[in-house]
Amino acid sequence: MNELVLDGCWTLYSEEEPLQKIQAFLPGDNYSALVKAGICPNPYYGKNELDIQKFRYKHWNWEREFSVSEELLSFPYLYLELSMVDTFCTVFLNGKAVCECGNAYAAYRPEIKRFLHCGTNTIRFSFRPIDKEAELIANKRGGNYPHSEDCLVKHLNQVRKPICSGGWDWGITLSAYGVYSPVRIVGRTNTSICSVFTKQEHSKDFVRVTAIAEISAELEGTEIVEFSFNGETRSVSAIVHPGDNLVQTIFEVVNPKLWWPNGFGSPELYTLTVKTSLECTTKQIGLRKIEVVNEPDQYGTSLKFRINGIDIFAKGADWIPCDAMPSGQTLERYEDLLESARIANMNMIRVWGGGQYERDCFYEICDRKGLLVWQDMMFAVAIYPADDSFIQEVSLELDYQIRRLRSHACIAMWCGDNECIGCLSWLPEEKELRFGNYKKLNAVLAEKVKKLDPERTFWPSSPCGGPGNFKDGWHNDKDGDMHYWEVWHGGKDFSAYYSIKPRFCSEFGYQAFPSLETVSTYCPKEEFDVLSPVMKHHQKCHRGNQPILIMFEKYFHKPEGFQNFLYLSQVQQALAIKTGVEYWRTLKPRCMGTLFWQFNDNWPVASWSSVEYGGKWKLLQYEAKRFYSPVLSVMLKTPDGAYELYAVSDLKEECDLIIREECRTLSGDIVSTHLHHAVLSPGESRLIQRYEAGHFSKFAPEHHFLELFTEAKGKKSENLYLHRNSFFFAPFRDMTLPDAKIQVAFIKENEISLTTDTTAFFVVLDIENLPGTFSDNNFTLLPGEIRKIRFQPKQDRFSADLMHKLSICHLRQTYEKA
Ligand code: BMA
Repeated sequence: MNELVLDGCWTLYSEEEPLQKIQAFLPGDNYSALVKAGICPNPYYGKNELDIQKFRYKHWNWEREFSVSEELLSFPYLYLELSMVDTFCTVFLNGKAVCECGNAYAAYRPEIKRFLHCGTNTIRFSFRPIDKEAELIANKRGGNYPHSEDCLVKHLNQVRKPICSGGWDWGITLSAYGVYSPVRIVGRTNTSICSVFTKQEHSKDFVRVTAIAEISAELEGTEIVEFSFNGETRSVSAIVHPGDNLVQTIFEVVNPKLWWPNGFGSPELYTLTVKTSLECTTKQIGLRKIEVVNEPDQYGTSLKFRINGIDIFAKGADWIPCDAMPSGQTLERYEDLLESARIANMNMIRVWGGGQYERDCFYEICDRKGLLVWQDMMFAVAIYPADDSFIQEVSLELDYQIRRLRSHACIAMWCGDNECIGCLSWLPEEKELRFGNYKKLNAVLAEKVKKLDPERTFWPSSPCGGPGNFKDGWHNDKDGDMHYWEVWHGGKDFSAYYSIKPRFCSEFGYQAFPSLETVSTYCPKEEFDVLSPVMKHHQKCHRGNQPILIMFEKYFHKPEGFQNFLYLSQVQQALAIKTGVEYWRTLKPRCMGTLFWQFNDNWPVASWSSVEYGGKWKLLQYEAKRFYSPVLSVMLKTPDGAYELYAVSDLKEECDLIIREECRTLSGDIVSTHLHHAVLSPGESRLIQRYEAGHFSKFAPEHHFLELFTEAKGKKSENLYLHRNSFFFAPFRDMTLPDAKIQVAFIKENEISLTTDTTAFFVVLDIENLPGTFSDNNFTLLPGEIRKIRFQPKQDRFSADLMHKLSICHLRQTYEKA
């Protein structure tokens, strides 16, 4: 065996305190270990965040013994392979320093043979407190480099550690220490495979795949490299020189099974295996051509993703690290979250620049599920240095990260940062200088992509107009991508989403509270009040919980009781984002993507997320499944008071479309029905019907609504796509909603049916403490219909004896009877 993996039980201790030595696992972080040992309270509960900060200021040591065999020692070279080391630490082997780490995004690989002996050895990671290290570096550097005030660890932008670990406007301040990927000692004779990737040339029914292995060598020599792909095996005899060597061979794939994003076909993968005398590396390769189209047109400059020649409307959300305690970033969590994205019809996830380059399993899962990844580089909401020492660190990390990730079909493009262009205006008197520095660092990032991953586009920043355009694109709806925050941060009505026509909206969000089930994990019962200290503590946005409540007054009746507040906040959030996405989808092909802020949480908190910490879907995630469905119909009210019915298709094929538009009284009586027929071209958005202002005025707006039933049939595939939507003429606070009584019946395992005596709006099902997802939720239930709903539990089954745990809520139940 040429490998020794040091995962498992280590000893963790701090020098400053008479803390006992505790058992702690690696890969893992110190907080998770301290909680497990009962030394640190659960940081996510109550206001414990305040009490746990003391651990941040300490030195932490992870230590263990391990045994080295003669066999391992017989290798001429032994490397200690490290990545995700968080962050400043010295690694000791048998008491001797062998490696200095100081970049959580870089990999380290010291040669350590001379420090080891046969039998028992010791290894120790000695971490230094982050605040001090960041301060030392900042003092040495001098100058003023402000960062987001939400980050409470000063100067965190001057070091390479996830900036959100210092706190964010959705994030706990939890600056952990640890190593989050396997610690390995690897023996080599001469060479090692450091990365495997492909270049692809696509033509009709044919792909020429150049398989490339990057081999690093200590000495001059020859190495037989064996490539296997698509049923063929080739051996290449390569002469290697000290340093990195590229060894390659070409495979020709006739009638390739292409990789498609979710909703456009199956994400086919081919296995590529590369073997040397000592090693074997396997990659799953997706064959797809990806183009980022950023061209001037009649509206400005486009941003769209063209996959295998088809323009894809990007549908998705922004991703943050899935747990503030990195030990919680488990394979199961990634699988579960990304499956939630897939079933909600998403096809793109943006890895946001204030977190981390994600773990390998994240990209492997995205490859498998057909989720495109917009990959930010890790810079967010700050002015960053651009001096030699900083650029050296960044180069170190990108050399590693781009090599690690470039083989993945899912990665759609590299993006330089999140919102850093806008931050340049923080120091108006130094704007020139700052801008110069910005461009200098940005050019380094671009250069790295060009050198290491030339087939991919480098997008300078999110938002921006495109390569070479460094104007702040925050609210620019003409060029490239934009972030639109006028509704949440600006406090405008949801109709403000109609005031822009984005080319690609990569951030816009509205907050909601988590469900009672999740709130109960951090808030004691006596603080069940949205303005209680604990609930306020679990709200990190400087605007507090007020915007949620103020918006209630615009649209809804004031809810009664805590649980109804939580419920209504989620109804409201879903409505906000639905308003934006549905309108922007109708603007296709002018607009070609919406990624809402944000997909997930890294601890339980009131936030913009659609999936709660723990994986439970907020109502927004259910709404997303509908507003991102392949075929959508929507009624829009235009600023001149007219009504426009649109149908939008994301299908690759033509489809026959029927929309049944029913105008109903609130209690469900049909007062008019219209049938609309159309044949939609692939990917088309079409105005199906325009009704002039006044068309519906015979129906009093407070007493009526529209229900749209859409059925689309693929012309070739005969696939059937169903969609349902409700449209309201007046805000709910002006409507007299009927007091519906919903009946529920158990049909069979994991399936129930609902009926109602009169219309129920925003019907929400929940099963306490049984994780899983409903096939639909937050919907309009009409009298006379039998609505079948499936529940997919994550484990176990939902059987008749659990019916008592099922709760049903709808809008009319949330406020006082008149
Ligand atoms: C954005 C993001 C984050 C932030 C969010 C909500 O623009 O990039 O920095 O969490 O706004 O304020």
